[in-house]
Amino acid sequence: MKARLEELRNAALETIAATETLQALEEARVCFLGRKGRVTGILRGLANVPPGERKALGQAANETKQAIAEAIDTRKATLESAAEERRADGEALDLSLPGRRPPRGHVHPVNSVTDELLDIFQALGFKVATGPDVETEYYNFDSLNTPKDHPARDSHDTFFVEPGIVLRTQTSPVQMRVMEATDPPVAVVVPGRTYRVDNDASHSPMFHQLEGLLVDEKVTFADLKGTLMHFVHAFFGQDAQVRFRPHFFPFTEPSAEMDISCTVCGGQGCRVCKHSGWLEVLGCGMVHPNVLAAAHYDTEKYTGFAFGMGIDRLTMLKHAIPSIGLLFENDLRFLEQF
Ligand code: 2U9
Repeated sequence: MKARLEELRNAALETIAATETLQALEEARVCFLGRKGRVTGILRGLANVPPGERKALGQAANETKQAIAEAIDTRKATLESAAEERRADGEALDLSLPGRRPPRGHVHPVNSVTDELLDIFQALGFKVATGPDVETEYYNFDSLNTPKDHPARDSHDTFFVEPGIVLRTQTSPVQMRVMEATDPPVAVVVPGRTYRVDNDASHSPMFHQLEGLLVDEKVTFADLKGTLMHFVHAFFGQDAQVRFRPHFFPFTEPSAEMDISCTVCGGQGCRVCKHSGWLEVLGCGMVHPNVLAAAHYDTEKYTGFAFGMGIDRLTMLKHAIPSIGLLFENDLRFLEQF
């Protein structure tokens, strides 16, 4: 019996030392010390041992059990600390690894062109003003000398929110609000979203405009021309040629459209300028006296000029973008190029 105990102890210690996982160790524990385990079996068998030998054998069996239990505890601590070390190794920070760059955003081309335009006019002393996209018909049309029966007021051209309330079709209502709130002189540029019922390769129902307004004593069409020619040379380069064509707007009189020599062919004629050599870039004119009067400005004392341009169109010209839709689809493959 003693020899069996010795053999069992050696077998157990060897098995325990060979375990590589906590699970294998638990299996070894069950095998030797579990309810149906081998040591337990021997302890149970003590009942059949003659009483004279029972005490000594019982003591030896308990010692064996104790030794095996201690070996299990020791091995458990070893395996646990090895597992902890492996986990810590996995988490270790390798300072020699190159960092992961966070993806960088891009300034939308419409926003970078807007910034460029604002810089040019701010350098001339114009202030920047903004206002609401949802406007009253009064500010969007009436105050701007647009007759009640003007086609632009039609629901085929203008988005009506409710009777009397529209999505602004131009940023001009902002200049109107600025004039109401400020005595002349005023010089403002107004960037912003505008809305018209229109949708094709060169028109989007939401688009961006930059408008300008300058009112003071003795402002003439020459001031308008000088300002706009400075703008064209700053934005398109010194070589750009400029021409003005007479036009009509309800809010300016006289009015004109301004063309520049084609930025693609330099005026030779190409597909972009439809073989005319010229590109239309903006509309402008002297502020109509009725508009100044609507802001309670003294029309005998003050005159002013105004202009308006489509920022999306300028962006398309600058970057040779073929369709306005590309500006608003938010396709990252397109936007990441800027
Ligand atoms: C006030 C008085 C006058 C703003 C003006 C234009 C000419 C013009 C268009 C260009 C292309 C709009 O984006 S577009 O379709 N704009 O041609 N805008 S004069 O005149 C004003 C504005 C406010 C108080």
